[in-house]
Amino acid sequence: MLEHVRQTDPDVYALIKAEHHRQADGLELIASENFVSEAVLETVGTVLTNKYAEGYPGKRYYGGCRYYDDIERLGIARAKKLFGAEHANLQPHSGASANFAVYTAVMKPGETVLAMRLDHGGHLTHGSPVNFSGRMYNVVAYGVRESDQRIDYDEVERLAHQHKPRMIVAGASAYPRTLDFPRFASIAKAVGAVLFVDMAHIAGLVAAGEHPSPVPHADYVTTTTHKTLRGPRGGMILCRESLAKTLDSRVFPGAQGGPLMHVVAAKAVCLQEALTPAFAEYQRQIVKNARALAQGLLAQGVKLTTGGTDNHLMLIDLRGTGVTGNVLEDALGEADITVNKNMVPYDPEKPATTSGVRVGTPAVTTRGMGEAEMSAIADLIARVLRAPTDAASLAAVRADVRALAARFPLYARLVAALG
Ligand code: DSN
Repeated sequence: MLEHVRQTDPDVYALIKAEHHRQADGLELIASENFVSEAVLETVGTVLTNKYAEGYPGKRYYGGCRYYDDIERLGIARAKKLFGAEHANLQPHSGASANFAVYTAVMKPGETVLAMRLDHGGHLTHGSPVNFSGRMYNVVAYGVRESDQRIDYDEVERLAHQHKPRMIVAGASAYPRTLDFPRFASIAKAVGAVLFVDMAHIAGLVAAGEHPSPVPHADYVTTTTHKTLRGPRGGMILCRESLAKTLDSRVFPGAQGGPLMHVVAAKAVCLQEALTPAFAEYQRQIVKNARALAQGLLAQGVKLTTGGTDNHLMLIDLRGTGVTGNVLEDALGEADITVNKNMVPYDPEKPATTSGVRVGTPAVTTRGMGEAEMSAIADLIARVLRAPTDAASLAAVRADVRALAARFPLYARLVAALG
């Protein structure tokens, strides 16, 4: 295992080995991360990395692409079947490049887009002023209500009628509740806007029927493949057949050159996995685990935005505790629990500080943990929150984290081979 890297580059080898242990020994609660199968891992590390395959199956700009054509066709067919979509493009290198392709397929620079504020749970590429989406387009932002931290669909409707956007964007990175795609679609239809749903966080739940699908309602749907979908890092776009030609041209040659075909192949492998009953059961467990973790945290007196969760994540609201998001992220990190600080809606703190921490269950569920372990994890988080600067207490939590993680081995064969 990795014997060549070990010999030729001991520095990188040592870091890879250390990261293997970090993932296996701790608890991964970042809501947008997961652990891919060994089949996906193997596929990413194949000779498929060697080849240029600019273009699409049957229409490449390089020779020698016959196997790549078949791989990409397989992946596309699986994506269409899994999500009931008319067309799929598996080439985007990331969620951001997938979204870039959709923006450029629909809008001219300067046109108006209505999208969810990043600091209310949206995404960077949904109009943040520091992102291409905020720099190239006129962004009108909607958010959540202060009273219950839920999307105010009446506000979305009002803003849509007032600003007549060319496109409405739905989808979130830190919103713990079910999204109402039919409502977004009826608002978009009423003002003649294109509806674009970024389902990156919930794609696995959608595939398994654990969250309503945006596909029947939206003109374009994008996702990353590495979150709940549990594939390699990358992006994907679904759309109606009538929009496919322009969309494909905005991915290549519009935004990208050669696709990462080792990653496209790994996407095909992950999509095949996602079509199995075992994957649907996994997604059901993610949701059950999120509910159990939320209940455990609430029972410990920890406040959550919206008071709980419908999906795979929750947002701890630290306002009034005297602890900020960055402090809790660091303290949990000391205890080998990995999370990310996150703005809560109407946060008085800056993005580098925040009053929130986002917590998700996809990765620990992949390890085989269930509701009993979620309740234990809630206790561990609460212990850290009570004494975030107490080194002895953090060390005691870390010992308990290690013991819990050891009961649910991760990549055991690989970790053993690395030594
Ligand atoms: N960066 C991603 C996340 O962590 O949610 C959003 O796409």
